[in-house]
Amino acid sequence: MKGRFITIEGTEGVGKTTNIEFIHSLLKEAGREVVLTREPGGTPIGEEVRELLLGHKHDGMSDDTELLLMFAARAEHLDKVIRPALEAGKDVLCDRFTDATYAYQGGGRGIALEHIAVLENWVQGELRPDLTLLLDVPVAIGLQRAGQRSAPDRFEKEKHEFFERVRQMYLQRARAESQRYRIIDASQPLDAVQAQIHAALQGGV
Ligand code: Z5A
Repeated sequence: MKGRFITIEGTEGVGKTTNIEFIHSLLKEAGREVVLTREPGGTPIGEEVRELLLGHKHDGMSDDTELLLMFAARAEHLDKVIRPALEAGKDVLCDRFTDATYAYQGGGRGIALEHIAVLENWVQGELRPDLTLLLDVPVAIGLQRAGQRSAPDRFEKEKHEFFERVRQMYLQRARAESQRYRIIDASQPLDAVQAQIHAALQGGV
């Protein structure tokens, strides 16, 4: 595969949406053809699964159902979007991927990490992101920022402690895989955050 697989991650309100277009434009300026996509979602089936996962129609969904729906959407996304783009030499810039599953379903919900690893190996084979930008802010700041938005989805209704476990799992994984991850201090003003992102991308994949 010739394209590069770049993912952006973080807890609630870290500024992924705010920064992803900036990253997209930096990659395009560098002459790359880029497919911008997201999880859960990115395909017609994936977007329907996203509605099941984020909406309130299925409040009380079991943790295992949630995990398996994440990977069902991911299997379709890999088959229809991610692998074809990478094989065509395009970069894929994805708003969340399997690190989010380790953080939210593993750290947040408490599902055994070995169970997630089984699904990761099955659905992805050897494919892993080449570069992951982890936008990190203390949970209280992220929740305060996110609180300025519209009605909370099924995840956004979780409590502070849930997001603290999510954040700690992200940081633990970032430290363990420092070659792939770049931790961005997203508590800083936007121009300082974007300067860090710029430097991380210039550091190469
Ligand atoms: N999920 C999962 O559980 N397992 C999985 O495997 C996957 C996902 C793939 C949907 O994700 C949910 O799916 C997610 C985890 C779960 N649930 N949660 N939480 P999503 O990515 O679509 O949704 P999100 O986490 O809510 O992210 P978002 O909508 O993209 O928001 P954001 O990136 O966190 O923040 P933002 O909208 O860009 O910024 C928030 C506010 O802060 C906004 O007013 C900005 O103007 C402001 N902002 C941004 N940057 C700054 C700085 N630097 N200073 C000051 N203010 C700022």
